[in-house]
Amino acid sequence: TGHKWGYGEEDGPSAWHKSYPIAQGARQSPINIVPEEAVYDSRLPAISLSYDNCTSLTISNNGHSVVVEFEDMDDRSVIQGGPLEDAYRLKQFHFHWGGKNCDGSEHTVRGKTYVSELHLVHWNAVRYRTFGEAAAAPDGLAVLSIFLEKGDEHADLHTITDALYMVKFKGSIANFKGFNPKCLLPPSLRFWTYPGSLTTPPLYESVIWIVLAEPIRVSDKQMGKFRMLLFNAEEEEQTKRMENNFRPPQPLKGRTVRASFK
Ligand code: SG7
Ligand code: ZN
Repeated sequence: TGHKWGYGEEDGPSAWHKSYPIAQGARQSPINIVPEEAVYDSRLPAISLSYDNCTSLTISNNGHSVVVEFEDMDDRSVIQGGPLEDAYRLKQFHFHWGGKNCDGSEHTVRGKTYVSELHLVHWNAVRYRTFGEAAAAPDGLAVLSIFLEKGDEHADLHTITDALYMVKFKGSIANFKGFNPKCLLPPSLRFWTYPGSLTTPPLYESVIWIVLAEPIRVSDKQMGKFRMLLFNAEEEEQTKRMENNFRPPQPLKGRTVRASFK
């Protein structure tokens, strides 16, 4: 169903259940992570990222976020280990963020929000034939989530922020070759993991979430560049700044959050 949804008063997260009843399902994302309630699992392997040969293709504005897409015809860039039974291929990454001096992350930690959250979306090409098929399967996707906190300028984020002017409007797309998201990882890959969903419609309950505990730091000025993007297309007369494109935490409903660390 191509029903219109967004982050506004009328079409925002609290209205999504009307067109997408799974919004009130048993394994929705994001969640508030309470570290004291997470269960340390000594048998969880470390996360392993093989991004050396990854090939970025494009950067685009889908009207909800800014997305960098990768070539995913083979296993050239995969995440494995942690809670994952198979290797999952990198498909795309995108960000969620707030307004000026506002919260922007989707997951929260003990109620604390971050200024932004980066999602690296991977799919299970061992069990499923296409990304679309995987996106609707209970173990189809693995999203690696990285918090962005306010601090000094991030030395590598400028490659992305410098490209944003090309994708100001919804529906715009530009070449974005040779970008390796390895440069956006924090030093430690300690993580929490739990079974959840896409955080946007269609809200499929298909995501194994891997949320890194250590944030990366970005400056106010860098976050400001994301807020120059627009939710609207060029031909629309109403200009709507792209900001606050995050869903708030959803009920845990008895799920266990596991931690890779004590
Ligand atoms: C963003 O979040 C986009 C979507 C993504 C959605 O709006 O990046 O991706 C595209 C290509 O439109 O949807 C299926 C999918 O990846 C939800 O992703 S998320 O759960 O990681 N936030
Ligand atoms: Zn996301």
